[in-house]
Amino acid sequence: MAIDYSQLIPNNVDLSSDRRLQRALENWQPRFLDWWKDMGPDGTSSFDVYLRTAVSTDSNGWANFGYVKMPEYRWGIFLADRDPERQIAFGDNKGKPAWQDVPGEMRSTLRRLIVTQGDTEPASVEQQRLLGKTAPSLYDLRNLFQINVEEGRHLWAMVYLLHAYFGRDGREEAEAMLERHSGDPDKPRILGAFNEATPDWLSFFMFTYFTDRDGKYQLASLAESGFDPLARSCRFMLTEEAHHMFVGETGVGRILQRTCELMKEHRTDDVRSLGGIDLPTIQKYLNFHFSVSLDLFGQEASTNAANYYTQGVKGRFLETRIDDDHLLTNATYEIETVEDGRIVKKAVPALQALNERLRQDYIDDCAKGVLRWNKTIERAGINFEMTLPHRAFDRQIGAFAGVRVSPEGKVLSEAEWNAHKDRWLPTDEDRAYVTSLMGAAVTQPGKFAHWIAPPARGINNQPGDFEYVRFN
Ligand code: BYC
Repeated sequence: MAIDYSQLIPNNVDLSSDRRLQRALENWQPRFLDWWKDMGPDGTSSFDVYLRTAVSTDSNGWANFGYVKMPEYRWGIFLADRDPERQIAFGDNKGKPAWQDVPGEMRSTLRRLIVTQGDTEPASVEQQRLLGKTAPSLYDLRNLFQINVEEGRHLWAMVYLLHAYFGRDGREEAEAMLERHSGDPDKPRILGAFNEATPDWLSFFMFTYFTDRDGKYQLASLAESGFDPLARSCRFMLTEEAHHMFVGETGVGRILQRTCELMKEHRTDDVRSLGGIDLPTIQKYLNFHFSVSLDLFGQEASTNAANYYTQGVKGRFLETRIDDDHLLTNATYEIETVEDGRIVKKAVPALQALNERLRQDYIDDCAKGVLRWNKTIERAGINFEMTLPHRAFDRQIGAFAGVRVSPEGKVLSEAEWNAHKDRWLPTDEDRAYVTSLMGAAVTQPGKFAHWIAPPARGINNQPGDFEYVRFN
């Protein structure tokens, strides 16, 4: 279905046929815009940004490029097309028609999942609020803004569901979405990673590589939901998510490339003296962002996850492509946990292990980008390998919370941990160094900060010196 742009709120859900809902969302819209002004990218409202806007949800329509002032971006409500034959693919309700409305007994579970998902979207915009001031190029600045407006749209997607299907509770949750703020000691965002600061561009690229990838896996699981409007919302959100992870992967890759160039050119490991980011520091940032993102998958053994699945509200990654009974009542799954100071494998009912299974899918996916980063280092002839730390390393949620584990997966005493942790995680000094590289934004078309290589190609095939952002 084409998107109706003539409406105040662009949408492909025939919003104008439901006046009450339309009015409620039109009431929320100015509050969203106020939030964007106060908490979104700082001081950018007059910039013309070369952005991609969705004009339809099919494969041709969602990538239309043009200059837009961000407060005028057409945030709207876009769901993937409905399949009238769609059936629930898993759990106790397997084989029944997908729900077009919220079944009473699943109301609170669904609301909670939608609120948790929705909360992450504005959180990330808040975390990235000041990054534009230190952008390493116009190309990167534009990518940051593209991600920001799309996270704003993902918030709209969840707010639409809350307003359309959850009555007064839903409207209150939509308000609360703009009242919690990343890192706010009184009203923090719901999930840990979304209260961490994103103070520099190395953190930003790691965040978009690792934390946005959690988004991919969570959205894919929710795209299997028996609640069809949620499934269709998440399907469309996933098309946008791919760009965010691309920004992360290529961003880290370009920093590595530049670091290797400096090392080769000057025949030294001391890249800091040359104004680059040394490989061990990049590895430490990787360790931090990977472990904080692993926490986002929740407990290894979770009755919540089992209930979501049994009820049919949240599936597995690519559920319909998995060859099993899609009930999992008799299946087991091996998870890792700590017993007597050692990490051991333990079989648990597969239904309880769904968070861990999704985490494993995620880890496998993360590893692919690391291989590509290592190719960059190898091509430069440098003997260094980036690695993902062990899943138990520096965890705050689940079986490994409070246990000290090395990146190789060895359980450590507190003293051993303290003796080594500065080699594994960014120290204040590392962070201060990376921050010190973040000078004033590089605003000359085609120019890049010293510590990062240019991208292989431009957005939408634009030339290297394209003016992605016009400052007015
Ligand atoms: N921080 O049984 P458990 C994205 C809580 S990212 C704080 O394991 P469950 C994006 C948990 O809430 C994708 N608390 O829980 C990326 C529960 O609390 P209560 C976001 C945590 O429900 C970048 C308790 O611990 N989407 O889109 O199985 C930029 C017990 O845990 C954390 C979703 O997350 C944590 N890390 O699993 C922009 C999808 N982890 O109720 C956007 C929706 C757990 O006992 N959410 N807890 O007080 C879910 O599916 C689930 O809520 C979770 C947790 C997978 C997050």
